[in-house]
Amino acid sequence: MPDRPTAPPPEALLITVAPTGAETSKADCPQLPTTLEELVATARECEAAGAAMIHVHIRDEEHRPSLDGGRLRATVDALRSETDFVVQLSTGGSVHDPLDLRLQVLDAAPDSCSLTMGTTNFGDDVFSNPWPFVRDLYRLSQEREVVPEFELFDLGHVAALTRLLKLDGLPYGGKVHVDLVMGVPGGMPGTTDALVAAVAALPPEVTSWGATGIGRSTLAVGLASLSKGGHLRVGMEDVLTLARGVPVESNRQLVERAVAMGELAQRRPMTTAEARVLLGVRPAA
Ligand code: KMH
Ligand code: ZN
Repeated sequence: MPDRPTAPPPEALLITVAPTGAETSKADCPQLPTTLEELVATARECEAAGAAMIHVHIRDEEHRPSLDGGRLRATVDALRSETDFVVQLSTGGSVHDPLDLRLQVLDAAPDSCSLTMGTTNFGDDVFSNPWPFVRDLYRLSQEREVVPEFELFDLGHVAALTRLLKLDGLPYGGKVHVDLVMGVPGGMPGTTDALVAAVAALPPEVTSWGATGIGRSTLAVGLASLSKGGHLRVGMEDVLTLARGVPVESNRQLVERAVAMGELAQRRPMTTAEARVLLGVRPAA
């Protein structure tokens, strides 16, 4: 009989890569992976560098954000055959995507999906997540056996997660993984103080958490997360410069930097198999 997989040890660091996002244009950033070939090539490099989960937004032929079902399924299939990543599809889409299409993302049967716990001002736009939508998406994720990653942009989202778990119970797989998305203009700031407050307020059902700092907050948030024992999400969805005036050339650079930060904190990259156990996703087929 195969060994039952065991929980990863505390020193194992989950690095999630978010390589593309939906809010940066290819014209502004030609190195952004927007085609399936570019996405798969990036994914392979980032897995080799130490990432274990990929948070995916896809684009259409004109490199515009897309939630096309066929493209999503082809993307999940390609990432499954070319990598061992835990494949997480974004249900956030772009700030312009309608709620019904965002629910249909689960038809592509990813391992995991993002699930944002409330509406947020997002720069000059609004990232809309009304409460009934949050509950519909959550219940659908339970039915489809897709593990949600709860994305919390604000302290109010922490309270909303507590409420959701009380009302609708635990996710598929029984684990509750959270990503604090910090430094969005309109959300909580990307500071150590805000991270400490959010972590202190997490409900007891949370079994693991990580953080990502948008833009210039990326290093402050990453270091704060490591010092509190959290995990990391990095990638060109969240940051496009390595330092003032130094553009990111590839997602691999950001994963390598996360691995180096983890080494300083005596954390080693979590394997994809360990990540599946941590998150409670189905074992790789
Ligand atoms: N594009 C942002 C408005 C998610 O992927 O779930 C939302 C976002 C969150 O990126
Ligand atoms: Zn996203």
